[in-house]
Amino acid sequence: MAAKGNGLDGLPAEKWVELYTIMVRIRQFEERIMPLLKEGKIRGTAHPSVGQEAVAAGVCGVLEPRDYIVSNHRGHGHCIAKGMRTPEMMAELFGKATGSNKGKGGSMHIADLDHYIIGCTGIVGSGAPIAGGAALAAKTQKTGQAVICFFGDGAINQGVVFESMNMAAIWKLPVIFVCENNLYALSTPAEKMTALKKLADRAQGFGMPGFQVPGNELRTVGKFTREALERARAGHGPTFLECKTYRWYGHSAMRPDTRAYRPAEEEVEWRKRDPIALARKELTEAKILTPETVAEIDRSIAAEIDGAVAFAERSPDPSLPEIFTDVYAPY
Ligand SMILES: Cc1ncc(C[n+]2csc(CCOP(=O)(O)OP(=O)(O)O)c2C)c(N)n1
Ligand SMILES: [Mg+2]
Repeated sequence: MAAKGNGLDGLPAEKWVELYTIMVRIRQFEERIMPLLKEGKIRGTAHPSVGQEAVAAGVCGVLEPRDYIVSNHRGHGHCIAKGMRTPEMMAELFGKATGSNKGKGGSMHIADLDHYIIGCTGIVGSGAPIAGGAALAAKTQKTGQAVICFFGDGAINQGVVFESMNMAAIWKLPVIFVCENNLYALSTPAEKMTALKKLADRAQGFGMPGFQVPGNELRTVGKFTREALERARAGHGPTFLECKTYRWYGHSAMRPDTRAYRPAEEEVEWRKRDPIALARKELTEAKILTPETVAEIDRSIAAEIDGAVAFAERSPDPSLPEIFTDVYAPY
């Protein structure tokens, strides 16, 4: 789509249209999978990141294609923002042979090396050492790549995250630790698990810069990420970004209810800070988006997701002899 306007923050108008479109793609993908999970067409569970799209788009959207990401259980948005195609992702959630991981990863364990997505993992905090390892490889081989490590506020007190942050700091590894603080780890409020008011202050103890970022603001997330990338590529080591955000829905498809642990008023307040609406307003004011382009983006993404669901539905199940293929490392 042809973009208008002069751009913003040193990025061209086309780039902002791309980032906005990524957010819409994430929103529509996840809104579509919720009923499919309920109907049992997608089996197992999935963790929607609706409400958190500005973190995924703001971080991944300013990376080079060869930069790596490591994600967690709430990773659809990160994968979409890093460039994965929705049909293969949808087929993966359906457990089909055409899925990005041949149906064996499912929602929580998507990986796509073509897009430098080393993997999503369901074990809270376990992505941190993997990100550190990739960053060590990038530094040793002088490739210029950076690595993003996404995790939630629930991972912040995991020992393995501490160890990984420490090693990244002492070895000045090109990694950015992106903590999506959506205020809850399942039903546990972050403030009950960490005495620090700002999780970003944790970074100081490791000797790395840490910033609290308004995670629903696409432009601000992009700005902090670009600065962190500059430090990483210049050999100045890791950065910790605490992106304050909020998930709109329950923890997962299996745990949709939030009433027991989240006040309804809090949910209403955060919905007023919808990251897509915020970006739409700013980009419209900057004459980058118009009501027509916004409607066209909505329409084209809806058609794309329709196509993704149809692709997943008509795809074959994996064949039985394939059951152990790609599951274990070669022995
Ligand atoms: C090591 C470990 N402990 C517990 C769990 C169960 N569990 C899955 S997600 C989750 C909450 C994670 O919260 P957070 O890191 O804040 O991410 P969010 O779900 O909010 O995106 C928990 C406790 C797990 N998967 N791994
Ligand atoms: Mg959380």
